[in-house]
Amino acid sequence: MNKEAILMDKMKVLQADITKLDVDAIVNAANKQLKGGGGVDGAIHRAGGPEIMEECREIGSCETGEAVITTAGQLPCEKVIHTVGPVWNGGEKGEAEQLAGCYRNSLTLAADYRLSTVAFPNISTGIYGYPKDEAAEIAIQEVRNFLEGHEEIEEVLFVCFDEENKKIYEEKLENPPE
Ligand code: AR6
Repeated sequence: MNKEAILMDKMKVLQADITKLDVDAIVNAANKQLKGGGGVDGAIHRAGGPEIMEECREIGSCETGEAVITTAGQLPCEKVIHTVGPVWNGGEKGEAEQLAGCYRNSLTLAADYRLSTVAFPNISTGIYGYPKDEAAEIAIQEVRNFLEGHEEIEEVLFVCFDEENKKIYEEKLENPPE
């Protein structure tokens, strides 16, 4: 396999409930106050138990595009990385750069903690309203670029909850830009 194929081979699409995955780290699409909520955030706190929220409270808050790390409580993974995606506001408010930051900063934390398999939900594409196709483009591009400089990350899963996102990711990963 050439270098590009090796990078692309580390990215996988999966339709699943992220809370069930036995990977090193799962990423949570949190809010700035780290106070829990609906969507994947609600599912992670429900399944993981109160320990995760205790650590979130100690950390306090997280800026949009940044990431923090906590225990995984009762989840099968080792750690939860909480990142705050941008609220979609038409696309002229720096949303793309903030969304890219979510992927980059989450993977930076994973590498720092020697977590080599990481599962991402489709950050910002639920309650925060980011257009799914554009969000997937940014996610794949940013992860690909990170993997290029970080061989220690072995696998990145894009965990799609809905069929629409799954199709978008499959299509983009099968047809990467030249
Ligand atoms: N596993 C994987 N993906 C899931 C799961 C699950 N168990 N549940 C939902 N998704 P969202 P956001 C998908 O709304 O847009 C929260 O209230 C979902 O289908 O969870 O970043 C936070 O506290 C969608 O594709 O996150 C924030 O306030 C994706 O996860 C706010 O929502 C993200 O949808 C963040 O909004």
